[in-house]
Amino acid sequence: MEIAIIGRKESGKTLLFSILTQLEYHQFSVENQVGVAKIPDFRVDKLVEYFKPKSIVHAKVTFIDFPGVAKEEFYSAKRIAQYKNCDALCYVIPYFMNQMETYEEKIEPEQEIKKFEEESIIADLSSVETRIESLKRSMQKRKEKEDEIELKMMIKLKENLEKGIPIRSIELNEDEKKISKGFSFLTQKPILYILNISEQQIQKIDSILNDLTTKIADSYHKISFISCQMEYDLMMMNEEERKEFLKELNLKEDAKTRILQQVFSLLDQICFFTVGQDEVKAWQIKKGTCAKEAAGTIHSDIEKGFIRAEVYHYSDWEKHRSEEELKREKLLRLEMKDYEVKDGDIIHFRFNK
Ligand SMILES: Nc1nc2c(ncn2[C@@H]2O[C@H](COP(=O)(O)OP(=O)(O)O)[C@@H](O)[C@H]2O)c(=O)[nH]1
Ligand SMILES: [Mg+2]
Repeated sequence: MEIAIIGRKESGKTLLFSILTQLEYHQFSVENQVGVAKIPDFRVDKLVEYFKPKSIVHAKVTFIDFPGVAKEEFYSAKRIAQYKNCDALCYVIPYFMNQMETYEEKIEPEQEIKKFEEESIIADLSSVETRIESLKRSMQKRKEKEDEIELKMMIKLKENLEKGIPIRSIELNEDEKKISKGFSFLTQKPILYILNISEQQIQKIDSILNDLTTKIADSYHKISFISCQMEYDLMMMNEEERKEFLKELNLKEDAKTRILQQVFSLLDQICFFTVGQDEVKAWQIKKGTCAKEAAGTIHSDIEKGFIRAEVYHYSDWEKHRSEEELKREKLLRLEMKDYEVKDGDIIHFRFNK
């Protein structure tokens, strides 16, 4: 899963990238920077505490930080194609107090979000129009049923986009959803807007966010915050200094953990776990994946030879902490290949070798 970190110049994108991936900060990198972040999960921590495994594997996402560009290039075809390649977007909005030193105008998050939405609609509209033209051309040569269905859908998208309605808000049937997926439209991508604030604003953040969500009346917009400069400074400190600093500011929360969990929740993914003395591992699968398919993420042989899955849920494990007891309480289940795996399931697969 790849997440693009986007936003204006000097909004804090590269700082955020290095906070999330723990990679060194290179402000003026001329190439895309790519880094992997482990998704913190207290369930993995608890399982590790108990099983003391030799190896631990967390869920992961990959972040991409793009080199700075002039304003107009931000929406260039090349950039948009790169954003489209990603599974989700993090849009950083500069809201720190001395932003006037960097920008000529004062940045209003509401305007910033609306502007990005508008530009995304324009980009999608242009893809839709291009597709309509090419479908029409090929249909003149040969009429295919699928082309007709697609054309009908594209026209529906076009009419809505022209009214300023993003594709995610358009009602689509299953077929249409499938077709539209192939186009990676921007206004269909999950997006987390992140306000980059100053540490002085942290105490007021609830009211800032409330205010913004009432203005942006769309439940789709996920909005979060971080103080990039402060988190970056914290990252550079040793454990002692960090504790002292957080105490001074009366902060408990770890912004990095919070943002990574919010990013993960954008992705329509869940985790199941495999556990043992050798390894505790979180496996990422799409919501709705069945047991047999989930087995395939571990190894194709396990999928091929699938017999059944022995499943118990993390929440039950937490209460009992012993497979014997889970069995006695009938909390350890045998599931067949069509069982829909749930977030937090702990699974042993039985299979024919
Ligand atoms: N005061 C303040 N300045 C910031 C903050 N985040 C970014 N900046 C400014 O933006 C500069 C570049 O940050 P960077 O992450 O490289 O921005 P990018 O262009 O979005 O990648 C920093 O050196 C600061 O001048 C912040 O949280 N507070
Ligand atoms: Mg940068």
